Amino acid sequence: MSGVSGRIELVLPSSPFTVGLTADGRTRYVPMASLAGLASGRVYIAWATPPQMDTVIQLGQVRNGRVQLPAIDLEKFIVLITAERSARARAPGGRIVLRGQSPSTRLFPPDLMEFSLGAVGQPAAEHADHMHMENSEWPMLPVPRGITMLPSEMALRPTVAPYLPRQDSAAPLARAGERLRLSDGDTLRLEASLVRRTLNGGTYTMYAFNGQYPGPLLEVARGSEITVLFTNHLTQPSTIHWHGIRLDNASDGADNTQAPVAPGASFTYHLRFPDAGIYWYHPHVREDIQQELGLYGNIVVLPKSTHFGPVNREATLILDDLLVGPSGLIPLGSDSPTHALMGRFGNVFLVNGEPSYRLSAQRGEVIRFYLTNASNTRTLNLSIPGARMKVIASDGGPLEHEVWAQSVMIAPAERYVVVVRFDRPGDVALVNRVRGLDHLFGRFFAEVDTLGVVSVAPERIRTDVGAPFAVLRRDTATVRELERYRRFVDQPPDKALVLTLETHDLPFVTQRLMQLDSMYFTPVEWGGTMPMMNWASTGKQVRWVLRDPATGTENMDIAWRFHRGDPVKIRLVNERRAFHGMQHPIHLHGQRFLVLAVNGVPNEDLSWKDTVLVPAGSVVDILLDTANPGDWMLHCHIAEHLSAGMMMHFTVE
Ligand SMILES: [Cu+2]
Repeated sequence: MSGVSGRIELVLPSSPFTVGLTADGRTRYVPMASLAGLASGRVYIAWATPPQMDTVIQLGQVRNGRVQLPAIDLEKFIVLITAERSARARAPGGRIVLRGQSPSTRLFPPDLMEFSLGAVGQPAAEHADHMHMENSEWPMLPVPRGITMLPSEMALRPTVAPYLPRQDSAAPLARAGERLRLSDGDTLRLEASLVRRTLNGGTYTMYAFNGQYPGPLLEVARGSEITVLFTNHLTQPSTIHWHGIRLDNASDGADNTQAPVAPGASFTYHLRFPDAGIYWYHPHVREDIQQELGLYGNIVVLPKSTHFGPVNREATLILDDLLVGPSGLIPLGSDSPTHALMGRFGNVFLVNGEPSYRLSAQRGEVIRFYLTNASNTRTLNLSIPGARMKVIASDGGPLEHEVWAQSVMIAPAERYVVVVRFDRPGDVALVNRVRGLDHLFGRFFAEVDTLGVVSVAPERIRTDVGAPFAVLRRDTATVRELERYRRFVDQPPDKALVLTLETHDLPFVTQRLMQLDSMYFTPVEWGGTMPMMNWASTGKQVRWVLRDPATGTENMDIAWRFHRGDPVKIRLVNERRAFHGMQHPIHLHGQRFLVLAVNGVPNEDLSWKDTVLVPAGSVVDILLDTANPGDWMLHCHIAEHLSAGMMMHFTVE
């Protein structure tokens, strides 16, 4: 209709996570319509439909100005606005006055096929053959189901030498991680060394702290102090970073506060634990190798008094994925990481280092799970179909309000505390359900992986805490504490960071396919759906960038200075125009922050965090509580992005 105009912004709704998801992994969007030129006195209705138009969803009546419509969880869709006789119309019958398509509908398979058979096919194949001969010591990568690849893509290999620890039959067999209760003043010895681990029938030489997978689970009281004597028995340098803990700068374990601990050498860490919560420790040298091979463990800092509701039991789950081929672990990049584009996605899921995690429960039992994602790059969308779940806390503290959740989105290095009640007897699975994207055919598909099984016995649990479980608690202490920070939501940011990347000398086929891929980015890349291209991209060809737009400085050339005690609002802008758009879990050392808003939508349920997932093409505002003096790192926690440069530092004076 002439004179009518409009646009629809797809907003990510407020949730405990920076992306709202369905249990099966589809993104939920809130359409915000801005319309002009609609005739007064007429009825206009908005509708959403998938491109094949087999179902039509009524979104409601619209008018000129800004109108918020109900959330949509379709992957590709068209929005229609029609002129109708009645506001009660069940299906579009009147004239279409406006029509818009979701960005995901830009993925058109015929164009891609034509392109791939013509321009990409020939020169890329020659180039790839040449590369293959240079790097024949690399084994073939296992290719996930549901992915289409070109032959030229299949021939790609990384241009660095492969690295794996030398098979050592004298290395001890790893043991399951033990729980260690440490008191104020205690000293703990932590030793990184080679172990042999048996996974799904294969035995591999890997890394471990104290010969255990995961490393020992440390349990300390809030306010206590301990000493850790770390000895490095690996053949490469290492350190230990105590993720999320607001400790003394000298014990942070990062590149800017200590020299790496050489093979055979030791280092003493003095730790203090000012905040109750779930934390973890891992090396801060070549995380892409050392974390992947098993160097990580949890720390539970117990509160002075119980501030969570009653449960029957607690369980700490540290989640990981390992990349294994038919002939063993897929090697890592020796002097530079492989998988530098999207990070190394594994194909064997591990819970507490085990590929087949099992837990026994009784009917009606309520379990509090402390979840940590220790994987190199994989963001998980966890659910337990058949059991009710609520989210009660994140990295460094409780949510203001507990929330029911169908699933929990947890990015690398993030933690969530969830409470689950097992009402029905039988086996229930802990699953990761996400949507993969076949880039070549522009097609979304389901990826479902089972991480573990909880067997629920028919006998009822003796102490039934079902009544307090059914209530969503409001944490009045946290609400009161965080109230004074809400005013920062409407204030301009003090600092901004643009998240982007630079590439050079990538293989021809990778260049061309990535250009096509840049038509559309999902907010989160859930699986390695371009596995060979990703694998063959090393830190020598890919540089991930944090850029301060105020000065133009990048990565370690950025040196922000803050005054202790003055909160700093930082805007994280994940550049949509980047050559490859991808989510980044951004971690700040030694401090805590609040996630104030995602794409301008205020977060209604605040909690203290140290890691936040910035979805592709999104803007996330955080408020940094600059309470802990020192020189600290800010970096992406995708291990390959970090090893490919995505880090900076800041000083709190
Ligand atoms: Cu990243």
